[in-house]
Amino acid sequence: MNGKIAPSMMCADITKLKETLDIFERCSIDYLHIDVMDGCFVPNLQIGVDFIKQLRQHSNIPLDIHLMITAPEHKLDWFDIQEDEYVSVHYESTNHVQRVLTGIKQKGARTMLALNPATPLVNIEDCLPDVDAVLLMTVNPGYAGQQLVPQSLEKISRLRKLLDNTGYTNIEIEVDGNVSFENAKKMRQSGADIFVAGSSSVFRKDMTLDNAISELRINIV
Ligand code: S6P
Ligand code: MG
Repeated sequence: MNGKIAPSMMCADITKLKETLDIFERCSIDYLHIDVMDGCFVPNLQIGVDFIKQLRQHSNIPLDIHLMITAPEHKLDWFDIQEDEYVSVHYESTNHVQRVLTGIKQKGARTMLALNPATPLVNIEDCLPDVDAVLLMTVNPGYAGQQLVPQSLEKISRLRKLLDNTGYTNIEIEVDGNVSFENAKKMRQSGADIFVAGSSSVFRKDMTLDNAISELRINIV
């Protein structure tokens, strides 16, 4: 199966939001990546719960909600999580990550466990029975437009091997941060399945959305 695309909606031109969503539907985009930032777990504020509800009303594309918030175990009910959605929780954001993963599952959604670049893979082993995907941050979370942390490619390969060797071949790997066309190709070769597309690919200022999506697709076959 080809790689999947999840455009990062914090990079979208807000004045062309409906047009953008229509293009994404026409191009069969897989997920809308929603960055939720609380100014505490990461040094920025991003997409709020009412905006997320409105996005669901204007698009049929399932959401991929990336929670970069402290104490997510107390906040899952804020998001009106739907069954076809992915919700990711950061390993570093809570002492109760297994509880959060279970809470997401109870809502019928798909679970994703997110790791910052410096968090070792060994930390996720005991969570694998509860996850559908692992999100590897390939930049430090908080902002768009950053440079790839170079050791990320090797980490993707190591994660794919770990998953395959432990029988979790169905667990998907999502990558997020500086997923440029060039980096996406290397990430795909390293074993990534879902590509968060921001200012370095789908939302590049020098390309149309259609052309940028086509170019990204070529690199994640
Ligand atoms: C960063 C956030 C990401 C960014 C995305 C931007 O904290 O989780 O989803 O929005 O990485 O893409 P780019 O191509 O500008 O790095
Ligand atoms: Mg993100």
